[in-house]
Amino acid sequence: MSQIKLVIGNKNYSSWSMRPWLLLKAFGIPFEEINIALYRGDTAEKLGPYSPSLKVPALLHNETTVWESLAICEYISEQLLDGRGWPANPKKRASARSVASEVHAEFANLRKEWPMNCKASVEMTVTERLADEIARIDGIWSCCRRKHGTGGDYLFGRFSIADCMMAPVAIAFRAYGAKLSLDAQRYANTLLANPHVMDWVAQGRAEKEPVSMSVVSSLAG
Ligand SMILES: N[C@@H](CCC(=O)N[C@@H](CS)C(=O)NCC(=O)O)C(=O)O
Repeated sequence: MSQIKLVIGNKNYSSWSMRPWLLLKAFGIPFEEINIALYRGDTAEKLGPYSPSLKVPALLHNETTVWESLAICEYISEQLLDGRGWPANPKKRASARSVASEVHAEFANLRKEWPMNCKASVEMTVTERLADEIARIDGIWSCCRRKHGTGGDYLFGRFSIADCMMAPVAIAFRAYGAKLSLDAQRYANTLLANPHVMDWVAQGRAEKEPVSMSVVSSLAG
């Protein structure tokens, strides 16, 4: 019997934690959730036994530890899903990997200025550099839907790791009132109506930990 444990932070604002959590849920893989409250005096001490980077998420599977959200998603797909975490078509798969990596590596302004916060609902100003990043996300969403979206309503048709990477972005866009093109908004609505995304948001909203917006906006995720 394999043992899967996913170590995650507060659901309200830990967007990196959400990504592999959503993948495991979407594919019905049972796992134990280990919740560590972030940005407290004892957070590093509590993460120490699980995560070499002292960050969340981290995945523990039998004797293996994996950290970094995208590496965890890759591992889950390879070891637990026979590769089904990515689209089967090689062209779709190449684009799905590209956009997932882009979200993982880029969009620093989006993370800093519009951090995921499940409880937030407020119109926020859009700086020029943020507008560029929102436009790029809009372009990815509408282009992937148009070019690769056959077979379902997700970015590459059926649900994949690319959607896990995008889900926290859709939550932030809704929270802060991003203005999107029709195709991009339709895709955001699909993500926001996913039952596991809704479940994560509901659990995030129910969390009690008081974290000030100034702390949240200093998070890199
Ligand atoms: N690049 C990492 C980012 C992980 C990350 O920044 N996690 C934040 C929470 S969303 C964290 O653990 N912060 C704790 C800290 O910095 O002390 C990933 O993709 O997993």
